[in-house]
Amino acid sequence: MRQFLGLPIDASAQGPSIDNLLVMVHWLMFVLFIGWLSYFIFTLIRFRKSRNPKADYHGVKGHYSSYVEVGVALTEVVLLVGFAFPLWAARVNKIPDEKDATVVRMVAEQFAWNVHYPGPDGIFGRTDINLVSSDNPLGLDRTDPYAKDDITTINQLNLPVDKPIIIELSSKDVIHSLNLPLFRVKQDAIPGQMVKVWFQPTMTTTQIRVTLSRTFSLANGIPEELATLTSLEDYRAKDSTVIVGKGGSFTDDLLPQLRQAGITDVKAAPDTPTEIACAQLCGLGHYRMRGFVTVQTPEEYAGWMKDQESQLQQQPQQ
Ligand SMILES: [Cu+2]
Repeated sequence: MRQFLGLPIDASAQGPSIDNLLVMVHWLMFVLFIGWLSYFIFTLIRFRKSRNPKADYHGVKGHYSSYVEVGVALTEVVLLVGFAFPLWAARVNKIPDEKDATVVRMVAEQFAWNVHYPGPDGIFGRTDINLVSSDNPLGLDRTDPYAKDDITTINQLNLPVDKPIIIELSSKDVIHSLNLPLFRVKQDAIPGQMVKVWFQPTMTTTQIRVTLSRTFSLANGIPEELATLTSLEDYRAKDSTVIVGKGGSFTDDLLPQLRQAGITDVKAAPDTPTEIACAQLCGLGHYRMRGFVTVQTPEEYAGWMKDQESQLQQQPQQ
């Protein structure tokens, strides 16, 4: 059923329980579909005009239909009370302690995702709507001592793996919706409200790329799909110069060199497998509200944060 539903891979600790519920609901729907459809076909044949020239005004006298109705309702109650409510409670009410989590603010706007990290002090600086400008989309007040070290990015969310992530989500203009399909996260961003959503990534972006990677044959040129992916390793010529490097693209002009090097199969994966999508039609530019999630090992994440901090120190303070 999982494959049949076409669910993407799970890259968060919460993913499997959400998928389970989805699969159970679809099993129920599948059984109902087959049941109702068979019954419908049965009645069309059994009660056809030639066999029943006169209408029967008394109808069914047995109670089977009531039993079936009660059975369906009971199954739905079990799904709701036994699975959906506990899952909802765990996802929405039991937010992990901020001390053990990475807390990030995200402010959606037409048509971008503003990401706000509290910086080394762990405290978000003051933001003010009057300070909002094209250079300062979050309206961050850099004169506030807590704001001096805050890191901001646009459409790029870096996260450490295997640690709870709390996203404090809001919007500057209309309702948007933060959609991280591989982490099974979808939450509306509502202007005037700050909604917390949390999850725990279990795979780094590199691990996700390896999981999604596929081998392509170069026998008939560069396959169309391969052209949209990037390489998972270095492909070298016989003199060991790199033809396509790790993360590089396969283009038609490289084909002769690859063939000359005796490379017949290549491994490739999506360059940015974890994207941020807006799941709420929010205006004409809705389609380009595309961001990227990069899940890193704790060391890589710390390194990225250090880079951001040193870049911040080089910038003139706003
Ligand atoms: Cu949007």
